[in-house]
Amino acid sequence: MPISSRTALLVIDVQNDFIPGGQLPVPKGDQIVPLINRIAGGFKQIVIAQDWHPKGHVSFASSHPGRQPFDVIKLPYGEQTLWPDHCVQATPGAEFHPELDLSHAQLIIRKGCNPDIDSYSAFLEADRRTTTGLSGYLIERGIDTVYMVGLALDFCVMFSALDARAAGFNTFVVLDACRAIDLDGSLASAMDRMKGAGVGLIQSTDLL
Ligand code: VGL
Ligand code: ZN
Repeated sequence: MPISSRTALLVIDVQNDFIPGGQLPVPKGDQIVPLINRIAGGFKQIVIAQDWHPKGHVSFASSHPGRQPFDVIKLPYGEQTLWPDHCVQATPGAEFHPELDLSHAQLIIRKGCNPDIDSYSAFLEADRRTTTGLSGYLIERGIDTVYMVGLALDFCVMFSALDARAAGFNTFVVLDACRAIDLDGSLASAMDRMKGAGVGLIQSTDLL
């Protein structure tokens, strides 16, 4: 399928901490890297999202004495799942997987940088108000359609896809180029929410 110049690929959080062996491993997260490289070969416009937390981030269980990873707590902006410390700024765990080959990507958008607010989405932080500027960037570059790949399907990919759709982009998630954490049914619920929002759920064979 020829990919129009109005189309961008968004590669979400393919970072060492989300790969088996990292601090918050997504099962089989490493398996999607060669496929992402192949898909990216067909795109001219590529944006890479990078989870990029300061030390002591509010989403880390270690910041809340007595709490454990995967507990859910209430914060001023709503419920927050607590995670192991991960993707701390300028640490090896925050680096992209070494075999990810996106040398022609133009923009790396870092998120989760605010110590008090998490950001699964590459568009809007968890307070649902603070924007990363990504939709403005895409609009200014004439993009109307985004394809998404990466980690984790049921957290950062889903929230990015829902926000892309809400911002008016035609949005597709390439399912076999994603992997999920699947915490308490989060994968099934993510699939329902994306379908309900009009996000296209496709396979890489639809693109390659
Ligand atoms: C993610 C949990 C915490 C993700 C990021 O990339 O899906 N999940 N931070
Ligand atoms: Zn994170």
